[in-house]
Amino acid sequence: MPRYPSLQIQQVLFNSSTSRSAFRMVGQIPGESKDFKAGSEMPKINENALTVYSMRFCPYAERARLVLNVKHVPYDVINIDLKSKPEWFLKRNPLGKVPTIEEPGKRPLFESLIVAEYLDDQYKGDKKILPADHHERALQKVMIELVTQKVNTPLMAMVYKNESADKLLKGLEEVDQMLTGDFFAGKTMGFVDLMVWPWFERLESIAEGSSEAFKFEESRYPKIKAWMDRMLADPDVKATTYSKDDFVAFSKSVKEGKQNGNIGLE
Ligand SMILES: N[C@@H](CCC(=O)N[C@@H](CS)C(=O)NCC(=O)O)C(=O)O
Repeated sequence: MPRYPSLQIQQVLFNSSTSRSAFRMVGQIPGESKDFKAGSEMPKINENALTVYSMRFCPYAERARLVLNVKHVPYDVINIDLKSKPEWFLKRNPLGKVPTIEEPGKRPLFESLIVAEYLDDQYKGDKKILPADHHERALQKVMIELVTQKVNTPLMAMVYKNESADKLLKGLEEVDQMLTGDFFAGKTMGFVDLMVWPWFERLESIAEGSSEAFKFEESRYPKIKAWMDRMLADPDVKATTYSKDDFVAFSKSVKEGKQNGNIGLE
């Protein structure tokens, strides 16, 4: 009989009227439970809820959690040890990556952008994240690709290929110019903002200890700085973030080949 490890799986109950106060009462980040490893028993999943397979520090999984949080859609989180993946997780996603989502009676879905778009289309929630207009939708996806290539790609090259910070610094300047309004695609927070936010949130902590010292000089990127402040002022966005110390400790664990998704929980 599958056991229900109530401390390992956490249902995050949101609804339009109580979400923020409920969140504050609990005082926890959704998904704050330890990773499941290979050989573990599959937790009994809630037959009536959406389940997100995640890893606390994964920027891609954060995209799915951000969409659900800002829409105030209830979901459960099962965190996965990505260095020792449970067999039952690999059955759901043969690529073995998070985010993977599962709804009662439906085949699991994965790949963060596909998942984020699906969640917005499928769950009405409190807000619509993507525009209805086809061209505007496509344009927003183009913007995500641009920001990813300008910021995430050089950042990863610094960390894993010992490249200098030059491309990242130039990329950040270009992205600063892209920000012509309060948010990437208008006056309110939307798809582009949520999909690229995880990179900016981790910018300094990921770069720490990389080939070249990197400091996010706020005066050099005034629009990005103002946008980041706006993002963090949103309680649903803030709910998915961690302290710089936790991000740094996680990055360090990855670089040392001992990736630890349980930092702060042990
Ligand atoms: N393209 C994927 C990337 C997801 C991804 O790489 N997630 C990482 C964790 S941050 C992962 O699951 N890694 C496990 C693996 O690659 O084996 C997406 O957008 O969802």
